[in-house]
Amino acid sequence: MTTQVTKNKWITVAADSINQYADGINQIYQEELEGIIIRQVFSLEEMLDVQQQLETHKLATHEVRYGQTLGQIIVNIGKDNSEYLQNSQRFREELTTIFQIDFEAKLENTFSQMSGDRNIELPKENGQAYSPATIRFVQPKKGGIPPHTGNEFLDNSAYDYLKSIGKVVNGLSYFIVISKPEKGGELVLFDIPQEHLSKQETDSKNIRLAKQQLDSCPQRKIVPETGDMIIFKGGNIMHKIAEVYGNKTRITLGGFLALSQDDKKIYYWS
Ligand SMILES: O=C(O)CCC(=O)C(=O)O
Repeated sequence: MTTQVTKNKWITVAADSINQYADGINQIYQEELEGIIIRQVFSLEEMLDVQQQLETHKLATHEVRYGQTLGQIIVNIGKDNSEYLQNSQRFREELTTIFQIDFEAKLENTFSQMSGDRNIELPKENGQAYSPATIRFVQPKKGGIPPHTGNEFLDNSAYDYLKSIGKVVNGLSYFIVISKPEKGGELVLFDIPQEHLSKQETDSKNIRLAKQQLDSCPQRKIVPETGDMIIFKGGNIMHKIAEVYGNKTRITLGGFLALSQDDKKIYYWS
């Protein structure tokens, strides 16, 4: 498969060719690229096995507006993150059961091919690791995941430690499609005038203002297939997951990425 660079700075590349973008994560940070679609990080068969494991194990989920999540999302946990950190350890083990491989090694191997030789690490607080990911179940006809930017969540005190170790403002989002829905569920990007987003990136008034204008904003759809990974500048690109139609739930696994303050590492978490 040849690599395509579209005019809006998105790249589509096969999983076995991502080393062509040896500094790809940093290129997204620097806004030379907006995002990368990596085809077939997992095969369809592997994702069908994961779907099967999810059905077999029926792990306890958290209810959210668009459906459920597996694994606790760091957003809104507040200042005391001891429960989040405990849950993270359990979820890391559950991920190994669900994927039947060393899931973190696989993810880190993928990221490290685009890391510009930076180490890939989970943030650790007092020796306890953050969760590498959450699994998101977007159910049909629940409105999808509403428009948001990653920056919106940074005022939450749950981010205090991450802010001290990483460049989390204007950071990156990643996700892998475990199950593509029959229809809908695309990643929709809004081309918002950046002055509403980047002057004071975490200023909630600016983001509220930007959200009021979404109807008149140009939109672009990114459509990953089952097994594909997307990495994009979710920190300051307003985006949503479109309404899901049909009988199938859209299932993805994802989280966030940020360079460390000293630029030598890349952290990932959810
Ligand atoms: O598809 C997903 O898992 C959610 C994508 C998203 O909204 C994000 O990464 O911020």
